[in-house]
Amino acid sequence: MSNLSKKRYTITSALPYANGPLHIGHLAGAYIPGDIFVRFLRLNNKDVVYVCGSDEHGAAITIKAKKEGVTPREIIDKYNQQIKESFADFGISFDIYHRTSEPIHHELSQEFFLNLYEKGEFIEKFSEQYYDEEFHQFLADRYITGTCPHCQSEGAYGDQCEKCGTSLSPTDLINPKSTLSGKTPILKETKHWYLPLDKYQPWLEKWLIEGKKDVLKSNVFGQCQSWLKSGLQPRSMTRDLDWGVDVPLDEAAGKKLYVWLDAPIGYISATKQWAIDQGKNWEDYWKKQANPEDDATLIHFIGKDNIVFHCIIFPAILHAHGEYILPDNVPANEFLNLEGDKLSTSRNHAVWLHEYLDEFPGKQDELRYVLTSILPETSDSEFTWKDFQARVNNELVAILGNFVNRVMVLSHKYFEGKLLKGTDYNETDLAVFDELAKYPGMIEQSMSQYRFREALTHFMNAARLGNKYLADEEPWKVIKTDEERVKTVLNVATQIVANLAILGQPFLPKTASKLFEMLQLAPQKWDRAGVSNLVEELHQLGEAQLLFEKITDEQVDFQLEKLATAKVNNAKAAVSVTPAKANINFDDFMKLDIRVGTILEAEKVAKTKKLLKLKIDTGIDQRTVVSGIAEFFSAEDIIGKQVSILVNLEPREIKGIQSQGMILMAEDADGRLDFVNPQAAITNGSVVR
Ligand code: B3M
Ligand code: ZN
Repeated sequence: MSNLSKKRYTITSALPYANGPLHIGHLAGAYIPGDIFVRFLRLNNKDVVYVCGSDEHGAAITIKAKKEGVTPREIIDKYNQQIKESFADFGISFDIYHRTSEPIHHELSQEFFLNLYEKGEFIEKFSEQYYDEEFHQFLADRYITGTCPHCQSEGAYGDQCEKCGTSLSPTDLINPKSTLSGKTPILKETKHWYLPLDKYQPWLEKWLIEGKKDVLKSNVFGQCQSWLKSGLQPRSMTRDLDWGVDVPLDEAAGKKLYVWLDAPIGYISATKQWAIDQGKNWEDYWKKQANPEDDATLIHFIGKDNIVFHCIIFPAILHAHGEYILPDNVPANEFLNLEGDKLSTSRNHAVWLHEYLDEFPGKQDELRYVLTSILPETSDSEFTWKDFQARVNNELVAILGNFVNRVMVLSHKYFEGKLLKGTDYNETDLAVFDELAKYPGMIEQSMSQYRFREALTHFMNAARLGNKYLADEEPWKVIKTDEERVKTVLNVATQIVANLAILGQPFLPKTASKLFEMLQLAPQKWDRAGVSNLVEELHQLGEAQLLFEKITDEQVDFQLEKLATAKVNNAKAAVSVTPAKANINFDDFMKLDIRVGTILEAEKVAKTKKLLKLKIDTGIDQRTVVSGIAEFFSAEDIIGKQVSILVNLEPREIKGIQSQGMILMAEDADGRLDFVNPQAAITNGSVVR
């Protein structure tokens, strides 16, 4: 098995952005496949490090912070904690879950940058970049959206179109808009350091296209080929942002490293931290060794939207550095859909891992099983709750659970849980053992090609073999006539259970440990699988434990209801924006005389709930205005505040008070009010238009 013949492995799963919780799409993309593979390697006594951690830089974080009105630090601390806990509870077996905000990571990223800088690898370029005048910020990556020049879909980002996966530069976008102000940005000059990907193109073609044609999965290879075909462009490795790793150059004060430069280096810094903690040498897992035979095998598990970064940009960086190994493979998965629709964080159309773990306590393996059965390995696939229920009930419960339970219960009922030999194995028994012996090899073959769905099918077929054997042999009938034969049948069946315990470890780790416990056996490594005497004569079995329970219709309905509610809430949010009014001409608009004024005095209007009587300095005069804002603002809090006031509105009498004008207020769908006022003090009487 070519890729399983090495002895040392460095395995990574994509570093999730610490800007939101995990959902089943993440699990199916990068984490379940990575975890299955790693568990398999460990069972085969490989020297493995499995690293992951939070990606805590980039616009993904700062945009979320802005949205929630908190600092980026608060965002990463909150979501790093949540993500880390969900992974641990779910049982993804990382050796370390690190963070890119750690100093060790900043240092290593800067070292990488300087290494390339000192070798003269970067092109330094002044260029015109999009700039949001209102927010005084350059607009890179996710700060800018527009129409994709390749597939014409709307909402492509400045670094990538998520529809067609193409990697983009902001200036490629058609009709670009700032995600901060929503406005069309201007172009402004700035200096950046570019990685000349075009220069590495010939090398990439050799290494990737020639060298990995038969290694990469076809969905991955196809994407790489099409990027190289359209010709690589230099890509800026620095950004004008205020959150991230500082560019370690004096002349770049205030600039940060591009998040896609630092994030993959996060795999290395995580390994470094793990090595420090464990007393290992991190270089064994990342650097080229004196004898290339000793190089670690590097494998990145990711989702398809990250292919370009792991197959082209990061390898180019590692290559330019020179001391590092390159990925052997990048078995990226396609996307998982949910109930006929794309998973969406913003629309809350998702199954959130932390919610699943709350709502289905102890049922980690059920979700692992179903997601593994439907992994989007070669094309997008779909999760539905009905299918989840069917797979758990008809496969886990009815086949695996049922078989194991019968073996345990009958062994205890007839022989007090003792394994007895009985008569010699007959032809049927030997045929079953022959068949069983084939599964470890078949599973290994599938694993070596990253076909985890297929590997799981083999495993379940081994359980089916056991189930069928028991159904055919009918020990519950034979017991009446031939107790010796029943001893043999239960012996064979128990050997199958023990094999399932070994074979199940990569896929269903909780279940496998339960099986070992029931069998009263220590967990066994992979080389023991396929053997027909795992459990010895006279061995005492433990108690039967419940492996799986049926998923009820109520549970399914509850989940479907939850998704439907999210949909309704979304629709509501969408319609609650008041429709636009008919156009007016400019002259009509110019008739409005809106000024900035300052609130001098404020008092509640007696016997009303909503009204405040305000005295306002409009710059033109001081006047009285009655305003319906008392539910949201108390009189003493708003004295001294600047507001926008429509001064040429016909005076009106409200509760016996002459109101001379109207304060401009913003009102949201829930009727919440806020002032429309200048950001910084401005002279009273200034015109608003
Ligand atoms: N955080 C993107 C993502 O979550 C990014 C992966 C980094 S892997 C080095 O899709
Ligand atoms: Zn596109």
